[in-house]
Amino acid sequence: MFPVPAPLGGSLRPVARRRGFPPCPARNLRYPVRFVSIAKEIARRRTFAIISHPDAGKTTLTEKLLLYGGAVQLAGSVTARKNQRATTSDWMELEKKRGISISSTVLQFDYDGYRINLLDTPGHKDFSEDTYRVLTAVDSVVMVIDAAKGIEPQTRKLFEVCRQRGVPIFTFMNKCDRPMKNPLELVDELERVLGIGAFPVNWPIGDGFDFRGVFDRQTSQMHLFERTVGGQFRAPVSVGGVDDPAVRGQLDDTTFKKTVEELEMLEHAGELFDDAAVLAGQSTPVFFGSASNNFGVQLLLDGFLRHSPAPKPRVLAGTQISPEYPQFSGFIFKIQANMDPRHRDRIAFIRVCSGKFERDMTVHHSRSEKKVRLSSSHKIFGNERETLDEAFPGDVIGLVGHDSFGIGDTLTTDPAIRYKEIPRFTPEAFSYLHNPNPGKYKQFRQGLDQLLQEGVIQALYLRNSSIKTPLLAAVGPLQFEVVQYRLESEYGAASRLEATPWTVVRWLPTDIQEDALDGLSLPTGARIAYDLGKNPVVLFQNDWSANYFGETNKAVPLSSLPVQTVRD
Ligand SMILES: Nc1nc2c(ncn2[C@@H]2O[C@H](COP(=O)(O)OP(=O)(O)OP(=O)(O)O)[C@@H](O)[C@H]2O)c(=O)[nH]1
Ligand SMILES: [Mg+2]
Repeated sequence: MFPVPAPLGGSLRPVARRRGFPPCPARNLRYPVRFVSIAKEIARRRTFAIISHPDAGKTTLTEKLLLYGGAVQLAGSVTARKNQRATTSDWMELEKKRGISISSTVLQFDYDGYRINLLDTPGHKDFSEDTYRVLTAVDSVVMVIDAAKGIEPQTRKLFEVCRQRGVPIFTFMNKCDRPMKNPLELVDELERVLGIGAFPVNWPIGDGFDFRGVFDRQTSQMHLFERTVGGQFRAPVSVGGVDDPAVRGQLDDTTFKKTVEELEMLEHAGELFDDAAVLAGQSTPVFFGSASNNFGVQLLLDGFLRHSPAPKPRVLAGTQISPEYPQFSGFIFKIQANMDPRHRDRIAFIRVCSGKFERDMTVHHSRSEKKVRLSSSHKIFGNERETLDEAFPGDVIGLVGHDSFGIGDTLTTDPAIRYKEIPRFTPEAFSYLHNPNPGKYKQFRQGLDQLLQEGVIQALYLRNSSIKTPLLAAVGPLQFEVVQYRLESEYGAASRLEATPWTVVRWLPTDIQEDALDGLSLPTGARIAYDLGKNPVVLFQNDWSANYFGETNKAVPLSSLPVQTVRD
């Protein structure tokens, strides 16, 4: 906990370099030499995701964190004109075209002694499977809120997942350069709607066109920013206390008075920053700013790094696997093919959970129960990659050249470890996917198999059916569009969708026998099918039909959540 210090006053001084937060904790550790390296490496890891409802500014903020973290020289802009550089994070063709994030992006970089693994996630609910998988791989999140809109539905859902997992949450109130809700109301909304304590670390000075900067409550300093063209460069900033005449001179009376009044109200509330509550996910530090204008980004980055957790132990069937455990272990949470047109291959993204990863090491692969040698390991930065020789807990690394790897697999030097982190979703949209060019069957099939392995979409196979057309099952219809687009652009295979009558899928008991399936009485229009793990499911036209089945087949309980087994 730290109290808010009294205003410092003093003269206006331009900030040439970052203000002095304490050095990365890794530098201060005292351990016997052999242990130092791994403990030190773990302590300096920060692995986090940026989450929110669509369009709140996650990708824009990601770009600005890269700019302020020194990882890029020039920030791209999602709304960039054609002659400007595109974003590092939204690198996929379709993302650039649509201006939305479709797939999560991994960005690893070093800053101020920290090794940062940042994951930008897509906000659209149709891609939430990807976002939820990312949440299993991170130690904390930055939740971005559009300050004009407050808490939106998808943010709320993602927040709930973080809360269930006990993930610490940092909040960035973005777009303060537009007319925004009253900041006190925004903070109150966090407490009222999400039920989480909120501690404003800084406070907006003005809003909309008059948004001038933020007041840092920890140092009692005003940070007044200037806008730069397109927000490509760091925003020049001047810093001074509330009483500093030079700062005062830059603000009109109304803005100044309003800010001082609001700050007084906050002080009266008397809350202190509580690190333990933040780490327990019970309180969120709140930062205000504007990602597109670079206002408040440096304060967020430094404040986040200072208070966010290093990798923690993972709990596995009641046992804790601590990051310091000497055996290497990690799990695959994402697979992506064709990231770089020069290397038409697939990357499996693994989150290291314990021990040290070394290139060329031999590990146990949980799915195949075989030993595999990991010779092609990479550090990932958007769609760029670089060979990597070693990695530590917290790191996300890319492994190339292992077709047998699937999402959820554990890789470890201790075969007793088997992570079960990856959630599966229940599809709600179903469509046939036709191949209109018989001559391109090979490309169509290869592309589809690849995308299924990536988990871009799910597939079902109808029972007793002579139709060989794949039946796709999606959490949301935008996933169909992504499949079609990627089949065409990455595999040169056109495709055509055909609607189906089903909207509901339910899983049958995994131990049900084939002849028992013949004996089931199905409502009109319902069909039995198998998922990719060969588990039987029933497709229904609507909820009413699914409920009717439940009443007429009481001995056959249905599950609305996908079963995780793979049948022979
Ligand atoms: N005015 C204003 N616009 C912003 C700010 N930050 C982002 N934007 C704009 O908001 C829009 C959405 O930004 P993105 O960064 O793509 O949002 P996102 O959250 O990544 O969106 P998805 O990944 O598709 O969910 C873009 O047009 C940005 O330029 C800001 O601080 N102020
Ligand atoms: Mg985005």
